[in-house]
Parts: sequence; structure tokens; C-alpha cells
Amino acid sequence: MIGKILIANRGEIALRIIRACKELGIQTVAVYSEADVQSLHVQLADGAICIGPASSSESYLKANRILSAAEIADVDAIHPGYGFLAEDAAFAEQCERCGITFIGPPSRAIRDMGDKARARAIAEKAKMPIVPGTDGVIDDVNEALERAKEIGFPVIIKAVAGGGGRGMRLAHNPVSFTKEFGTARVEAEKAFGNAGVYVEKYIEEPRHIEFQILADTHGHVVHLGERDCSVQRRHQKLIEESPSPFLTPDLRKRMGESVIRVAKACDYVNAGTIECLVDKHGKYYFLEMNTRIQVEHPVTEEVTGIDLVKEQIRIAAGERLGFSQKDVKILRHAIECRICAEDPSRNFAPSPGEVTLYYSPGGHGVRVDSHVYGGYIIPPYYDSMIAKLITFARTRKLALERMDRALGEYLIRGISTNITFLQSIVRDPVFAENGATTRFVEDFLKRNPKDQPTVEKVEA
Ligand code: MV4
Repeated sequence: MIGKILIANRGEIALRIIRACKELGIQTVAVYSEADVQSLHVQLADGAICIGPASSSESYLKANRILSAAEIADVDAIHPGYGFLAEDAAFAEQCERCGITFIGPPSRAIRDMGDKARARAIAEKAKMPIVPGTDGVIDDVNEALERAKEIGFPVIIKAVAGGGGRGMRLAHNPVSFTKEFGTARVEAEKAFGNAGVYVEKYIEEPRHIEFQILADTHGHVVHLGERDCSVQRRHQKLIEESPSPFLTPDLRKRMGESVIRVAKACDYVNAGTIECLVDKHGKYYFLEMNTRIQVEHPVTEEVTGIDLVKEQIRIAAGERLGFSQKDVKILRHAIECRICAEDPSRNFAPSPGEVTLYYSPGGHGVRVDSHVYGGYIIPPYYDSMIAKLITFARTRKLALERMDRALGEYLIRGISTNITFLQSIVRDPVFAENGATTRFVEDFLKRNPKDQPTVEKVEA
């Protein structure tokens, strides 16, 4: 039985978790930094404990302070949300040792999937297609070059401890490979304290399509379809949607069966996401697994009608999944736009400060997940995402039209946001017609020079 949960996070996801707990009749304890005293998650939780100064490294990332707060508040479980400690295997293990339920997968699954080379090996063993590449980490540059020639250029060099686009280098020929391999190792050591890298064939202009899975402690695994997250800029997702405009029912079925085998192969429990690359021919490959609830989970919730956060809590409490694969239906189309406090005309620089006026859109088929209110001061210390706007309708076209309408209804004053930029993408005929590949935003900015960030040219 889970009667009380500590939420080890802030912002909209902390609110999202508190809301699920309230509906389940579970008590909530918030933790907060000195910069988040005025935050809604502190107001809405049943209790709240300050865990340190503003900086994440002194508060939301301090495992020991969060565990102390959990002891003091006498909670049964901790929900980590996304980011911060959500994919920290050592933290999950500490929770397990203290007898506090970590609402997420077993630490073993986090560790296995956190090592991107081991994750590849698990996917391969589960007979999910992986991108042609090296078996595990390669340290020697000459050996790596031989492998790269066998794989065929271009290749991509990835940090074994990386993920989410961090620590990747592209090489088009043997000469650049030697240089990029060295750079990749140095950067990986600096960023992750682990110089290990592996090499994959570079898939050009792929779509980024990820599958949501749920697994209970009784061996049942289901997938809830996919999210197409190809609209990204510098590995920051901007727009996500489900179902993918690119997948056929047959491809969805085959990919779904693949990802369920991967989840079973790593003894996965709780909610997880398997990221895939899909090329223009419809060939798909395992990329990595995210062992957490993701920012874009509401898209899947609105498409399937399944409350993912409640399912996470039920699974953590040892309950059986209340439905099987045949019960999961794609009921409608959903799109999410990430609203960020940033200035597109200043190369998307963060724009923290006081929100002097806040009016969020509503009406049929609109959902807003946000912790912002009029008078709220957005602190400069954390991620710039301040709201998720989700629209849903019977068809993709209707959901896009609704998104255009809802973005137009948003009133945020006092700070800059990316709302107009998102609206210009949603209105783009190319996006409406074909959806996007991962090159979409780059091409879009070239096609729409007035949206081109002015300082981008002097970079890179
Ligand atoms: C790739 C790739 C092409 N080929 N791997 C970026 C995020 C990280 N999870 C892996 N990423 C990529 N891996 C191979 N073998 C292209 C990307 C990639 C990308 C992937 C998804 C969404 C946007 C992207 C933007 C640039 C590169």
C-alpha cells in the first residue's frame, strides 16, 4: 500500500504527480529549493520541505537531502518525475535499500539502459533491429577506424554514458573520423566522467519515433503506441504528436512487438519509452530506452485515455495492469507544443522573470500542463519550459487547427516566449502535409528567414 508520496521534482511535472495522487487518495510531500518558495507544487502538496539553495546541484540533485526529507516525512514512496534524479541508478538503489518505493523501474534496468552500448546489446538479443555498429565500446582509434570502414561512412560516434543527443560526433571520411573520435572521447570524459564511445552507421534524415510501454511486476507488458518527436532544435523537442503521421498500422504492430521484447529482455517494470529511428523506407532501429516518465507523456494519455502517472503508482504498489494489449485503442490524434520562456529573436536565449499577465487557452480538446500563474517569477536556475499545451481531436488536421487556435489564445506578458514561433510551425504547409524528419526545424528556419535567429550565423 502506498499512502504517502514524496515528489522529488518541481514545475509542471510536480503538479502533474500531485494531481494523480489526489485522485488516488494518496498524501503528497513536496520538496523545494529556496528559489521555489512561491511555487505551486509547494502550495498544492499536503506538506513541503525545503532541501537547499536555488542551484539544482544543491537541491533537486542532492539524493541524501531528498532521502532525509523522505525519512522525516515518513513517506512510502518517491516519484522522481523527469530529469534530476529520475535516471540515477544509484538513487533508485538507495531508495530500494531504505525500504522506500522508487516509482520507476528497478535500479538494475536503469543501469543497464543507461549504458548505451549495453542497451544496444539487450535490444539485439531481443531481436529488435539495431543500427549497424560496433559491439560495445571501442577505445583504440585504429581499431575504431577499421570498424568505421566496415560499417561505411558517414558514421556517428556516441558516448556510452550519453543519451538524448549529448556527446555525439559525426564523421564523413577516415580523416575526419580520426579527429572526431579523439574529440568524442575527450568530451565524453569531461561531460560524463566516462570516455567510452561506440560507433554506428549514421542514418540520414530519420524520424524520431518513440514507443510508450507499461510493465507491471507480474510480467505483463503493453505498449501504448508511439509519439513522433521529430520536431527538434539542438536536441530540444519542440512539438510531439501521436499517432505518427508516418507509421502504417503494420509498421506500428511490428515496432510494438519489438519494443515489448526489449522491455521483457531487461526485466523492465513501470513506465518506459523506447526511442527509435525510422528511415524514409520505413526501416526502424532501436536507439535508446528512457527509463522515466517523459515530458511528452500527455500526448499518449489523450490518445489512449490511460493516465500514465496513476499507472506508474499502481504498478509501484504491486498491482496488476488492468488491461491488456487488445484493450489499448488509438482513440484520436494529439499534439503537444512545449512553451518556453525564451526569445526566438535572440537565438532562443532564456527569458526568466516576472509573468505580469497569464491567460491560458481552454475549450474543447485543449489541455494545459503548467505551473505558471499571473505574478509568478520564473527563476533563472532551471529549464526554460513553462507550459505544455496539448490539443486533441478526431484527426491530425483538426488537432493542428485546434493547436493554431489555442496558441493564438495564449496571453503571457512580462517575459518572452516561443509561442509565435511554434504557431508558425503548426501553420507550415510542409509540416501539415508530411510531418517532419529530424532536419525539419533547420530547413524550416532556412525557408522562413524572418524566423532565423539573428546571431545563429556567427556560431558554429
Ligand atoms: C542517430 C542519428 C543518426 N544515426 N544515430 C540524437 C538523439 C540521440 N538519442 C540520438 N540521436 C541521433 N542518433 C544514428 N545512428 C541521428 C540522431 C539525431 C537525432 C535523433 C532524433 C531526433 C533529432 C536528432 C537530431 C540530430 C541527430
